[in-house]
Amino acid sequence: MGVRYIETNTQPKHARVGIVVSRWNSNITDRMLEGALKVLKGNGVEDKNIIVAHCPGSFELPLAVQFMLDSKPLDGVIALGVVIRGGTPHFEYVCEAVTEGILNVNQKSGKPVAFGVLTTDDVKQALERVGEEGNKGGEAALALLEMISLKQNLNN
Ligand code: DLZ
Repeated sequence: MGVRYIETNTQPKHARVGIVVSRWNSNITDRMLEGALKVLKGNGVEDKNIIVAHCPGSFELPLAVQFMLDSKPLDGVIALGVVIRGGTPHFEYVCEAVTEGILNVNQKSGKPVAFGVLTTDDVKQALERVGEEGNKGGEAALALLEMISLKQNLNN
């Protein structure tokens, strides 16, 4: 028997997706949300299968994602936040907490949680990553869709 390759794509069937958006730097996270929604809809995810909620800051993202997974039947969640070095003396702590926290939710839940958290030196760097092209919210959405597809196809 030959090697069996599992195909993946960014258009999983009937995907149910949650998005949690941090309110800190909301002028930037709002654009990431727009980018994520555009990619989800462009890849066939129906409005009725998308749920969006906000949380106070990036530090809260992991628990907010866990709340969402515990309360709604979702295939995965996109976590969106922006931590700016100039904006916090706790930059490293917040970055480390959210990175490890999201990783833990991935592993504990067995559901994909896409890491759409920008960690930049300043607002300019963050704004450069949330335009029409190369929108990091959209990229996180693509990663999530591919992970949902991988799980679906492994089960087939
Ligand atoms: C407190 C804080 C600071 C100073 N900076 C940021 C930031 O740049 N990005 C962000 O998402 N959140 C920041 N926060 C808020 C923390 O994430 C958290 O909401 C608070 O410490 C309350 O737990």
